[in-house]
Formats: sequence, structure tokens, C-alpha cells
Amino acid sequence: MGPTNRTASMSSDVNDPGARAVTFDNLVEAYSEQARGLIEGGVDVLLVETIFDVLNAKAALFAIDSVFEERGMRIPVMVSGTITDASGRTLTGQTLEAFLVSVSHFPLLSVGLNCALGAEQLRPFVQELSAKSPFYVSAHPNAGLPNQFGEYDQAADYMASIAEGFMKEGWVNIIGGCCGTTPKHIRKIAEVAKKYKPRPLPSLAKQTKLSGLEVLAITPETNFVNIGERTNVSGSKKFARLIREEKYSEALAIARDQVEGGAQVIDICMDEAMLDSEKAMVKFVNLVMAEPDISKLPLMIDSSKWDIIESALKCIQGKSIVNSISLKEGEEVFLDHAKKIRKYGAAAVVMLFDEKGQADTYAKRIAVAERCYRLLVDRLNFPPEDIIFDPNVLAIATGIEEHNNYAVDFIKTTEWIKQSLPYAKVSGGISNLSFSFRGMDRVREAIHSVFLYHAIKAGLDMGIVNPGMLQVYTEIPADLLHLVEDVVLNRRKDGTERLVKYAEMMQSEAEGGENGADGVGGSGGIGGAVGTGRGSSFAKADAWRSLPVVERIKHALIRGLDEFIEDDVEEARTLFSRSIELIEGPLMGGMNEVGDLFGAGKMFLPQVVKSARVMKKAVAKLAPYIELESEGEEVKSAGKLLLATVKGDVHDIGKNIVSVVLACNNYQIIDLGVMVPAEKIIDTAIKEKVDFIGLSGLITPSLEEMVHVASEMERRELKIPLLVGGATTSEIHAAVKIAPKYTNSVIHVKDASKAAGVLSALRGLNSVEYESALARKYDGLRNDHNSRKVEQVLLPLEAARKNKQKIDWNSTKLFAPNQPGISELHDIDIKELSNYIDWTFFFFAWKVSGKYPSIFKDPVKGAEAKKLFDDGLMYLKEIIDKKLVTAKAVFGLFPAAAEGDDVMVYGSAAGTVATRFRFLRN
Ligand code: B12
Repeated sequence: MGPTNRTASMSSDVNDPGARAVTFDNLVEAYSEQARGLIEGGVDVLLVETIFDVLNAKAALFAIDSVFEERGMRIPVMVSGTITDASGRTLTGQTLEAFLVSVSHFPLLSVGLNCALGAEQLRPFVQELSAKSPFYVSAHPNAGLPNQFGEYDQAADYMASIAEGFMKEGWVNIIGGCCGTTPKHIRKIAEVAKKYKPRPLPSLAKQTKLSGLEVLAITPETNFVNIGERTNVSGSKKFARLIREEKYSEALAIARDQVEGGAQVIDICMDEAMLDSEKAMVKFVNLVMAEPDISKLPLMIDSSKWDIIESALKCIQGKSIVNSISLKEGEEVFLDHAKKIRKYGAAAVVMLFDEKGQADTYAKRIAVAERCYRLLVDRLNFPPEDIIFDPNVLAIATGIEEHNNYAVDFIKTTEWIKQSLPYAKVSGGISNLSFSFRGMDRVREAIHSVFLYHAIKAGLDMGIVNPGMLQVYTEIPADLLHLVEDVVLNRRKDGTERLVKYAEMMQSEAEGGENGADGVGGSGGIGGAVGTGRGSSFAKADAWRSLPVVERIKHALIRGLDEFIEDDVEEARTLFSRSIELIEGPLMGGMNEVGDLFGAGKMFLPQVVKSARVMKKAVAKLAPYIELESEGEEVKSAGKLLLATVKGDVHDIGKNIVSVVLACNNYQIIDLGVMVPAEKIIDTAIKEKVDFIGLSGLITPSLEEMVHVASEMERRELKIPLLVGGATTSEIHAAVKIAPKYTNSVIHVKDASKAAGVLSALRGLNSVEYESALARKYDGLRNDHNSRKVEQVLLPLEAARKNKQKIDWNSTKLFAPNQPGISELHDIDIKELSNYIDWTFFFFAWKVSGKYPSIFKDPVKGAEAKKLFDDGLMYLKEIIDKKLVTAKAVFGLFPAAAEGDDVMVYGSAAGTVATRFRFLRN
């Protein structure tokens, strides 16, 4: 079942990006007819192939599913996509993984790739598919690439030899050929295939995965997914006006701003009485699809009207989220909508409503959540990871007592859902919470951040947020934080009253400031009133400007304030002998703190984006100085370095610094940017004849990608050194995981400033010694690591019992203790005691674990351990010399005997059991 000659995701009119030559419904009709015909003709399997637009394929799968239902039968279904060029994307722009995620709602027999590329070019994509697909994998490559006449010259033997590579690696279950292949090609491939076993199905962890042109996987590292709320006519007056006035390109700019600002999903809502909402939704979504920088993200289709939701789903090739379904209209409607959502290949937000209305207490919320979950999972087999609960974020501090516990109930419900309903996710619309503080933005921001901080700790996965209405949790003034936590966590009865008073005071202070009066004055009284004894911090918004310059830089990074960063950097520069020290000291320190706050749920992605912008501005300011400072330096032998942030990773600040530093040291840099696939790195390295490859990566999956790049460098027989760097990389990972994959040098470089030294050593006269010393060092690290990993093989319990210590009571001489019972020792000599210290535990307590004394020989920890040990001895000496502590002891000697696995301790009176120690065996 081919792709048809029309595409539902791309415009058919250059002047109108929203125009479509075919609709989802047209395609469903055509594919249904085809499926019926094929089934009647007796086919055993249906294959939806040469998918260049997943929306077409989704229509085909929708049609097939309907025909199966109509006939009460099913036959296996295969899908096969087409990667149009080496960019690794479909014609409509989806990455391979996004394609996979977008068709995974259907119970497929297999997913695979065909056409466009020859086996050679298809190789990395088949490899990726094999690693990620929960279905069987198929591959039908072309017989190479076409010549100038559009003909295929690749011989059958040659093609079979490349295809053999897929089978040897265990990547495929079904293999064949597409354009240019002949019965001879297939015969040859079939001969080769006899030698190999098909790919076993991998066991992949259940993970919530969404897609636009790219994939959004929700993993433990994700922390919190921000859903942009500005493209919602009921949330944004500006957006609503633009839609009403049909100014769609300006409306698109709002969506783009959200992406640039760190949104990871875009919520679209057109529910407004005065709009033709369905028409507006379809038009806007089609326009979004034509903007790759927006449609790379998954969409959240937000409407209370099912028809609007369904119309939108018919325009989207990725896997989006429907917001929302609920039990409001009863089980039948709920299940019907959920079933359709599944058929369109989307995830669902489930609002906690039932036939009686909104669930507002903890008890009601969890009861409705459980009921919905059971209905979806048990009755529909709905994947639990595609269920996203919205436990209703309701306004607090409204003056109505029952509302006071709303936030606490939300947080508790979140925790309960995450513990009790496996794989389900939790989301919420955050700004509702602070509704009663409209007009008091500083208080609202603090409420949102406090709430998010606690809710994320409880397991909240995502939320509809306005990034402009968030504070950095740790930057909320202590007095305000205290008051807000009282209200959000419902810690005291008069919490609302106290916060309102504070907010009013803030308001009048700010107004006073604006009117030219003393903006800081008058806070003492109110500070007293709220009982914190501190004045407000609102009117002191600029107080940070009087901090020392390094502190100012840190503040600017954490708050994402770029106004003064260039001046501050200029001033701070004079404190360091070289500009790079400013980058690798305070600036990187600031970014690490940003990362820690983000990791702890105290900062959110849109804020990190702002911090990144400040950092980039600071680095740009310093770049010319780095250049100046390196002038006149002796450059032994410059060369060509290819730099790239690996596939799947967007972090580039560090890589760019490396590029500046090395360019200043006369190296020629080819910077391939971010998210660069291994193929492109290696092809460019070969074409440009580079001397080194430098990979950057900051997220955990990048480590795996670096291993892949190294393996591919080996396979393609590169002979140049590979440098790796970025916050998550480490020397131990490079030694244990990357280096074994590549015969040439692999070097982990911690900082940009060290990179020039490493490169010149690699190019210098003693490069052979340098590389072999490095190889020895990494071998040592690897051996050490592996030796620690040797698994202990445990004996079964029965065998262990048989193996117990055997004591021959007749030949063993026993002595009665001089002083049985409890004894006390006073004033024990510490010096003598110090001979018995088990230093292994000392190192363990300092988190430099390793056995004493062999830890001193550890190539990584040895030197630090020795320093720590010397410090320990120094303090111990002081303790002994100055008699800083005294030691006492109590011990007891009692008759004891074994009884099975237990040890019985007898009391002083004969036959009395003082205690029984239970052991697994003794
Ligand atoms: C800024 C930032 C972002 C920005 C990036 C902007 C940009 N254009 O780079 C944005 C907001 C986009 C972002 C997105 C995400 N981020 Co982020 N981000 C950070 C943050 C706070 C700072 C990174 C940084 O720029 N540091 C400063 C630079 C100068 O340091 P550096 O990169 O390490 O580089 C130095 C050296 O390592 C070395 N070096 C670097 N590369 C190379 C290469 C070579 C060859 C050499 C020789 C040397 C070298 O030289 C540099 C100078 O000395 C870090 C926290 C941290 N501690 O690093 C998190 C962090 C890396 N991000 C993280 C996460 C989880 C994400 C997201 C997945 C979040 C999400 N929920 O979507 C996404 C990732 C999207 C993706 N697919 O990549 C996590 C990663 C956790 C993990 N182990 O996987 C971190 C650690 C935060 C945290 N604690 O949770 N992030």
C-alpha cells in the first residue's frame, strides 16, 4: 500500500503554506477501499510502504483498523518508511525515531525502511531502528544509488554483501530489496540470509514518548516538561486577537517565541464563543506543520469540543497529546473518545471529573483517577504511559476555607498516582492556582515556583506554564517564600490573610517607588505585621548591582539577566590573568549552579534557556580577548579539528568555547553544530581530511552516542584521535566505554583550556609516547573498573548452611572468661586505639571509596586519597596531643550457642535466654 502521490502534511500551494492537496479523510477513504480489495483478494499481510509523510501512513493505518473492525478480522500489518537523504529524515521532516513513535500506536508486525537509499546508506538507520523498535524490523534498500540516467548499477553479489552486514549484526527480521533490485538480487540476499538468525525482539523500557518532527521522551532526566500556553485563545489576549483578526503569521510568531523560550510541547486552544474554532484550529495547525522550527515539538490539542480535537488530529503527523477527556459525560463517551485517540496515535490528558463533577478533594481525585486508569488500561488496553492525569489545579487563597487545601490535595494526588498507577504521568495548568492574586505578579510568580517545586518532588511530570510567570525558587526572598509556602502547603489558618497583606504592601511600595517616593521605606511595619521581622525585597530589585562583580555574574546567570553582563564581564576580566579563566571559573560555576537548581526542580527549562543566553553573551564578549591573549604564543603544529555536539544533544556553549580557544591557537575548526549524526561527522572528517575529531555532549544519552561514533570510526577505519568533552563525559567513561571501540587514541578533555595542550601533544614530536602513555592510563582505569565489577557468585542457602564452620568441641580448648557479664572501660588511650582504625571506612565516609592502603595506588583517586589521609592523620594527632576527646567502652561476655541459624545468648541465671540474634546462617 503505497504512499500515494499526494501529501497530507505539506502545502500544495507556494503562496499558502496551510493549503493541502489531500486531506486525512480523503486518504482514509482511498486506503479503506484498497485494504478491502486486498483482503478480498486474499493477501496474508498488508504493507504500508515508502512512507515519506507519516500523516498519510497514519491515515492508512486508521483505514486498515476500520476495515478490520468492519469485518471482524485482522491480518498482520507492516509499515516501512523512507528516509529521503543522509539527513536521516522523512520527506516531511521527521527523524527516524519520530517516525517510529508516530506509528507505534498500531499493533504492527514490523516496522522498517525501504527505497531512496542503497543498503550502504541505509545502514545507520537500520541500526537505529533495530535498537529502538519494539516490533520486528524490515529493510528493503535500493540497489545502491541511481546513476546519472536514473539506473541502478549495483550488482547482486555486492548488494548482498552489504545487506549481510545488517544480518551479521542481528539488526533485521525481514530483508529484501526495493528499486533497482532484480530476482537475482533477492536470490543472493536470501542465500546469505540463511546463515543468520533473525533479530530477537528487545525488551524496551516503557516510556512516554511524544513526537513532532523530533521525539520528546519523558525520562528521569527530563525533570519537568514545560507546555507553552501562549497559543491559547483563552489564556492569551494577544493570541486571541491575532486569530480573530486572522493575522496568522503573527500568531505563528507567538508559537515560535515559546519554542525559543524553552517550551517542549505547544498547547493550542481555539475555544472561544466568537470564533469558528474548528476552522481556526485546522488552519493554525496546518500552518504550524509548515514551520519546522515549531513543528519539531509535539502539540497539545486543547479543546472541550471533541470535533475540534478530531479535526486537529487529522492534520498532525506526530504523536500529540489530546487535552482532554474525562468521565464528565459518562463511561461510554469517555471510552469512545479514548479509543479514537488511540486510533489517531495520540496520548491523552485525563481530567479528574466524573459524572458528578470536578474531583476537588484528595479522596475524590484518587478515586476518579483509579477508575479512569482501570477503564483505559483494562478495557481498552490503552498504554498506561500514554495516560496523563490532570488532577485539577484549582485556585487557592480565595477566602473560602475549602479551597485552602487544593494545592496540597493536588500534590498528594500526584504522589498517589505516581505510586499507584504505573507509568501514568501527571500534568496541570499551573496559573489557575494563583488566580486570586491577579495583578500581583511577583506573588503569583512565587506561588507558581513554590507549587511546582513541591509538586515536581511529588512526581509532577509536565505542566502548562507561562515561563514569564516563574521565579527561581532559591531566589524568592525568604520572607515571601515563607508566606507563600504557608499558603500553598496550607500550613496555617491565617496564611492567606498574611500573604494578602504582604502583597498589598508590596504593591504600595512599588507604586511609591514609581511615584518617585522612597521605594524602600515603610517596610519595617509590615515586616512586623507578617511576623518575619524583615522588610520586603521587592523594591530592592537592583540591590544585587552592589554585590562584588563575581557575585553579580552568578546572579545574572541564575536570573537570566543579560542587561549588565557585558559590563560585568569586562570588569571581572581584570581579576584574572587570562579570559578563559573567567569562563572556566565563575561563568562555568554559575552554569553548574543553574544545572543543579534545574536538576532539583528549583529552576525550569525556560529559565535555563535565559541563563544560556546570558552565558553566550558573556562568552561572545570574551572571545576577542581570548584571541588577543593567545597572540604571539608559540604554536607547535596546528591542524584541522572537526567539532560537533553529538546526535540528540543541543548543548553547544561548551563546544563553542572550545572552538574559540582552539581557533585562537591556530587550529582550523570545522564546526558541524549540534545534533550531528555519526555518519555526517565521519563523512565530513574523511572529506575534509581532518586531523582530529572533537565530540561534545552534556546529556546521558550522548555518552552512548559517543560510543557509537567511536565504533563507526573504527568500522570506517579512521586513524585520527578522538577527543570527547562536555559536562557528563568523564575520563572513566572514555576509558571503559569509548576507548575499547576505537583502536586509535580516545582522549577525554575536561576543559576547553586543556584542549590546546592535548592537541599540541598529539601533534608534537613526542606524540607516540604521549599516545601510548594515555593508552596505558586508560587501560589501567579500565582494568581497575572491571576488576571491581567481578560479580560474586552466591551459594544457594542450603549449600551455604552445609558449608558452615564446623567446630570439634572435644578437641577445642575452651577458657572461661575471668569476668563474665558487663564490663566498663574508662579513659582508653586514643593513641592506642588509633592503631585499630579501619581507614577503608574513613575513605568511604568521604566518598572516595576504595580499600586502604591499596587506594593510594588508584590512578584516579590515589593522590586525593593520600591528601585526605594525611589531613586525617594531622587532625588525629591534634586530637591525641590536645586530648580533645576521651574514649570509654562497655562490653559484655555471655555464654552463647547456635540454634539453627540463630545465636542464643544466655543470661546469668542458668538456662535463661537473654536474647536471640537471628541470622540468615551462622
Ligand atoms: C544551558 C543548559 C541547557 C540549555 C543549552 C543551551 C545551549 N545552546 O547550549 C538548554 C536550555 C537548551 C538545555 C536543554 C536541556 N538540558 Co540542559 N543544561 C544546561 C546547563 C545548565 C549548562 C550547560 C553549559 O552550557 N555549561 C557551561 C559550558 C561552558 O560547560 P560545558 O558544556 O561542560 O563545556 C566545558 C567543558 O566540558 C569542555 N567541553 C565541552 N564540550 C567539549 C568538547 C570537546 C571536544 C572538548 C575538548 C571539550 C569540551 O569545554 C567547556 C569549557 O571548558 C547544564 C548543567 C551543567 N552543569 O552543565 C544542563 C544539563 C546539561 N541539561 C540537562 C538536561 C536534562 C537538559 C534537557 C534534557 C532538559 C529537558 N527537560 O528537555 C534538555 C536537553 C535537550 C537535548 N536534547 O539536548 C541535564 C543533563 C542531565 C543528564 N545527565 O542527562 C543538565 C546536567 C542539568 C541537570 N542537572 O539536570 N540545557
